[in-house]
Amino acid sequence: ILLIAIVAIGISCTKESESTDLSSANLIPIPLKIEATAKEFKLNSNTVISTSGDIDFKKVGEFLSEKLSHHNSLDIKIEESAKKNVINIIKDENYGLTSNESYELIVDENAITIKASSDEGAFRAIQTLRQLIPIEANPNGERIVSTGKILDEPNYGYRGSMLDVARHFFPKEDVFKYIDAMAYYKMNVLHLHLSDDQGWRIEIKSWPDLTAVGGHTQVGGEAGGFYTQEDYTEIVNYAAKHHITVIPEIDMPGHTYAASVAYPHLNGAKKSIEVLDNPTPDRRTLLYTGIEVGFSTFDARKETTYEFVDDVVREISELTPGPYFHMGGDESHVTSDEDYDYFVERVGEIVRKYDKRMIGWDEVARVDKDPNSVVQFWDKEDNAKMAKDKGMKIIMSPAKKAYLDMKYDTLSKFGLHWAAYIPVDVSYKWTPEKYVEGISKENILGVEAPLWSETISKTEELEYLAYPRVIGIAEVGWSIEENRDWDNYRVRLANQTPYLNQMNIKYYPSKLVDWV
Ligand code: TNX
Repeated sequence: ILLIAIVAIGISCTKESESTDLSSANLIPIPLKIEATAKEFKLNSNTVISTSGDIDFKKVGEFLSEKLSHHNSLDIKIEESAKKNVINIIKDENYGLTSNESYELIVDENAITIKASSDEGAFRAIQTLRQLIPIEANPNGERIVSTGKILDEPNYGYRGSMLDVARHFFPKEDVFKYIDAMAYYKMNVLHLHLSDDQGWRIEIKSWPDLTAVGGHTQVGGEAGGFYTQEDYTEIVNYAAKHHITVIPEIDMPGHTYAASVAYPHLNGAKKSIEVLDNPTPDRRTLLYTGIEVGFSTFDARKETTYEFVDDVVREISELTPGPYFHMGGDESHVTSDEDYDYFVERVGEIVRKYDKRMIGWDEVARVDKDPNSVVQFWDKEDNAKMAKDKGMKIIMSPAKKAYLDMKYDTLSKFGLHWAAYIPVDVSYKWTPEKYVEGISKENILGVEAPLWSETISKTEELEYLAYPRVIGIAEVGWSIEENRDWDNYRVRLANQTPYLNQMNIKYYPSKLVDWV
């Protein structure tokens, strides 16, 4: 009886405190510090947004207004210099925390005030605020926000996810929808895997057959697709509006069968030479629609290969404001070591020529000497250590934790399982700076969750694998280890249902979470 009483008190306390306790708000990622003051700000139809005049801050205010109108059916106007019942978004140059993305959010009974030194910080702050404002109003037409102060900044400045649009093509609308949710959970990097054996997905004006031929099909043999340069620019701009950087990847020298079908002189894989050099009336019939890896390579010893790479890197870099170009470099099993090393060096020179910082999958660590390059760890710890010894930064994407294409368990409808089965708790419970011995926070640029698409071809299928795990990776990247706790997280995650439903995101309803 005593036990039941204690449990009952516990439950009633949580229930009651929920509306007035900022420190138990359902925020993901969990902020650095929350001080609750147990009062209420009543947001209603008279609330206005006021920004500090700076045009970029005004854009953040408009973004918030747009989202509140769309998700909460609230019409909150921008009205400069309002004093009461106001959401202030203020630029404060002297704002003391360490990152551009840092912010302070203060809720009192009269106002909500956001302070940040940059619009990026203000943008992250309004995601927190969106999570604090209930979707539905109470019977008085109010939405109650608990008072207190949040002080927040990211543990890592790079928090990303990758979409493989090569194995199966996903139209730009799917990418926009993914960006919407990434931004809501404060992710800031979208990596697009734009080419692979099965397809080439971005228009290159100087090599039109890459897409005309190489974009024609996908895994399974259905119609493929590609982004025109205008589509890609739309994605880049949409991401930028959400303070998300796009990283384009052209995977080379392996994973290049589709490009070699389009332009056979690029091919360096002995086995394929006969097939690809054979003139056929319709080269598209030669495309590969299976899911094997490691059988293709560019010819690393032909100058024309580098003329091609130069054009590709140049055209894509011109469309990409972000500082990175990802050259892949993984699983080049039919490239000799000498050829691979030579190729990575040459591509590195080209990437630098176009003022981009090179990223490669962890295999490039053996070769690349540029300490400014970035290595994306997915598989081999030794490669991560080599990168560290060369002074390179590392992106942590351990396949056993961060791979969104791994099945949850044996019953999963989609996914692979070569690295592991990854249930929702396993993908959440890890710490980037402790994952590989000897690799500490200063060596790590950040965290990324790749979603490979061999087994998924529709939006719902993409969402089944990505959600809810990508939400947990967002917290792993943003929140410090001391603040992360599975038992606490699973409650906050359960409470994401209203948002996910409203977004029409078909998440995998893992039994480990008591979804509300
Ligand atoms: C390994 S991870 C790959 C991809 C596959 C993925 C499937 C990496 C750099 N290469 O080509 O799609 O496994 O899980």
